[in-house]
Amino acid sequence: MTEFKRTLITSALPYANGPVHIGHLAGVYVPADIYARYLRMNGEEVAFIGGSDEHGVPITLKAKNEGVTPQDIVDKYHGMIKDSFKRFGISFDIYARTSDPIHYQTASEIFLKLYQDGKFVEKTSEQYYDAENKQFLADRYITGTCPKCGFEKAYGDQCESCGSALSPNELINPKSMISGNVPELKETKHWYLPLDQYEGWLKEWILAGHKEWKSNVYGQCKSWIDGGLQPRAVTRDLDWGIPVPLEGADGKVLYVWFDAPIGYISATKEWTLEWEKWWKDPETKLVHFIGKDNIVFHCIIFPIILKAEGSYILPENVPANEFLNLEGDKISTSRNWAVWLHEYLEEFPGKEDVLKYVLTANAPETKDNDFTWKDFQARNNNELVAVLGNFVNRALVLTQKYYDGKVPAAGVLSEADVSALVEISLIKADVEKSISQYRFREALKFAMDLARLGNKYLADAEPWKVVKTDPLRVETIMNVCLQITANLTIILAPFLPFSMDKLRIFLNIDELNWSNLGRSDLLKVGHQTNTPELLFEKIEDEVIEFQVNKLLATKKANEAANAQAAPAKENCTFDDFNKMDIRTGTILEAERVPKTKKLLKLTIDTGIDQRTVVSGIAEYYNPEEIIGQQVSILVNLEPKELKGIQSQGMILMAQDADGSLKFVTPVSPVKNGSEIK
Ligand code: B3M
Ligand code: ZN
Repeated sequence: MTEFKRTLITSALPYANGPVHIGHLAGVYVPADIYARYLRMNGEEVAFIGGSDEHGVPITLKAKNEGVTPQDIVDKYHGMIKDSFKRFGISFDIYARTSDPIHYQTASEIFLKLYQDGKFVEKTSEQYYDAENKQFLADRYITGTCPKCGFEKAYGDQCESCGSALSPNELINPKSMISGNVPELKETKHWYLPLDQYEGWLKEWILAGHKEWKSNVYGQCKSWIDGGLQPRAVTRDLDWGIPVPLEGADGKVLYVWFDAPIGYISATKEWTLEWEKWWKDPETKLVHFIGKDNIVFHCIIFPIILKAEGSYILPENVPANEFLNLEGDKISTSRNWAVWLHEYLEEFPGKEDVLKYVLTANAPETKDNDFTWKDFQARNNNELVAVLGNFVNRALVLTQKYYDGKVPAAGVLSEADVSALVEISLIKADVEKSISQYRFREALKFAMDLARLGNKYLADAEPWKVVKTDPLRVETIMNVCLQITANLTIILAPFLPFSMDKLRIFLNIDELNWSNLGRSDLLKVGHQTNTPELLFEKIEDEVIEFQVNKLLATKKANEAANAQAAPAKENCTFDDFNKMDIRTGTILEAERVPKTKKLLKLTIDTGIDQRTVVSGIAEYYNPEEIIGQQVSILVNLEPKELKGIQSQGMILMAQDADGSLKFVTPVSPVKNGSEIK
């Protein structure tokens, strides 16, 4: 095993085509941040790299949809994403962007080096072309019917209905999304990375050499490699991206997945002149934090690029996570099914650690997991408030009460005292082991065990009772509680950095290195502590209901947007239609029909007469708000008795996709009794 001198941590570069959500945080940035903070507390040399991925078709598509330039899109979202990460305390050493000049230069240089060393294969092939707009069409710019399931709006790379991976020439009735025309096939030249030539090497390096990788990561790599690898184009016909730095390659750019991982290198260059020690010294341990959809790019394609270049180190580990779902459904930016970080920050100010805690405690490390607001509330109230917050608060408040905040001396230790203190070192070893194996969820559970231990120790020791009989004993108990509290500021700092900063202020101590963990003399006798505030607060049901309702509203809106209009009814004759006498009228009076939920009793001026109509609109309109409302009314409908009221006619209503009813009214007032024909 190599002994490493330093650790280079990269976290996937999110596409700057939308804000970031809890899935991003849970899958990549929270675990990467815990890891970085932990290593720094251990005094290790760490670089933690992040940045925005500003190229690729998703960004050009978003720009097209919004009628702005791709540059507008990336400027907006890069700013937003960077700000969200900062406010959540993700401790990047640099958060860069792939539009930085240094990145253009770095990516171009690496491409050229591979080109000059003959590492690419040049190939001409036929690809779809939009003749009207004179451009080749990226896979995402072509839609058509899915050959597998018949869905009519499948994309050239994927059918979102059945999930099949597709290639554009499999689509039935392909159409350009830019012009709507049928695209033609046209020859174009591209540069390919012959992944197949590296199969033998990948088998050695990953399948034999990295059996310790997480099983989801190793398994995906194995199935790719065993399935046989194909050459992959590293250039595209597109007008957004890094131009291919070769003569005669006009209109071609580097494929986004060629340039994006190189973004880690350029960001490091931007951060330090000593970037080469981070990327070229075998004593650097490179770890990529990513989500599972990026495994092939980080474990196979990028390593092949680095290997082909020849002077770079390779990742030592790629602890990819599975996906986080939200209330049982896949998180989706386009369906607005997400908890957006910028919204959370506004709605839960000061509760950044709470979300990070919940996302770690429920991290999708080995399988997809579900985020629910109920679980969020329960973990906050039952764990952060009831265990951690409760313990440290009692320790600090009792110290204020008994000793004016000064740390009392420990006398002779009882068995319970000794075993509590011994337990701390055991917990330390557990946490270290879990973190070194990228099991952050388990690590957090162990770390919280220390708070549980403190809580139990205090409850068992009952200083508030003992104080009456044995005040000396209470000094020892409180000393032990305070030492445990000081240890908590170390063990929980990687997970709850803001809260542990606060707790250190209450304790009046500086940041402590990880190596101090387990000591029972972190606080000297007589040390002055401060009056504490609550570390965490209970989250009430209303707050959770508000969030759940927000999601319900999204769900309704999506359903309405997807709802198909009812098919047309059978034809009727003009005479059939003419039989109906529809007029304009005005509502003069309105009241609820007692003991019904849906019915209103209306008095209508129809221009012909004043009459009573019973209408099933009470769920959508309050009686008082519709007085004076002009409506359309079928006046020659046979009268009918409803709930003992004679109803003479019917008010016409339009039924929206969500089932709600709206009046059908002339766009400007007309005389009552006007015929509608
Ligand atoms: N932007 C895909 C994603 O956001 C891509 C990651 C790049 S990492 C170099 O999931
Ligand atoms: Zn399909």
